[in-house]
Amino acid sequence: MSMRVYGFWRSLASFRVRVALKIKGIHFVEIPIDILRGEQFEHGYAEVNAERVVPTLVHEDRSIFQSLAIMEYLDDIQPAPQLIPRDARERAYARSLALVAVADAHPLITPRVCNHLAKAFGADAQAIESWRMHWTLEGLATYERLLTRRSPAPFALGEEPCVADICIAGQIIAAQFFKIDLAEFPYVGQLAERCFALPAFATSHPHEQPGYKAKPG
Ligand SMILES: N[C@@H](CCC(=O)N[C@@H](CS)C(=O)NCC(=O)O)C(=O)O
Repeated sequence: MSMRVYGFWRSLASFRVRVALKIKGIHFVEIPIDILRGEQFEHGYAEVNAERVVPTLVHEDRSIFQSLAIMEYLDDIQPAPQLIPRDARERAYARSLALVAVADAHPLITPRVCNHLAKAFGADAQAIESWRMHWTLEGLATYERLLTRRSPAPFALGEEPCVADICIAGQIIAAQFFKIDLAEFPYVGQLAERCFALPAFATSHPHEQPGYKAKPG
């Protein structure tokens, strides 16, 4: 099985899909779409992804978008190793944790939101940095409260990493981008260490991508 992913080195949503594919051992080729240069609006990319965002997974000529939908699709077509628990309550909990990042914390720091803040409301670089930091901290604080309540080990729901861990790991990368000290979030910090000790997470990190390595400066 081989797949194509339209992604971007810095994209947290692309990171999530990369990790899921690697955990499952599915071969894929990543096609870079530079969202900082606006390539999501060019070259007919809207034909691939009507929302004009990354990632998009292409499998057997079908385009699938939204990172959580992509991860669920991968779990449906190749159930092992499992990314979403079978038990209904655990399944709901895994999705809830995932959605804290996918639906709430992460969308607020995307380029389109920050560009709109600048264009429509005159937010300068400092205001935008503070906005992005605020929503990233909110997400991390929510995760810390959740992880504290359940004290899981070694991963968010137990023995193996699942969609929840993948999504939390994405927010940990956001924390690294904004130089947020994880000492304030000890459970999140421990989870970060466990996740990034795994090759699927470590090799999916934005700084391990060819686009980052080729970046001038
Ligand atoms: N909820 C979507 C988020 C997709 C998304 O916003 N992707 C960002 C990169 S992480 C993007 O392409 N942004 C382009 C833009 O903001 O213009 C998912 O999880 O796939």
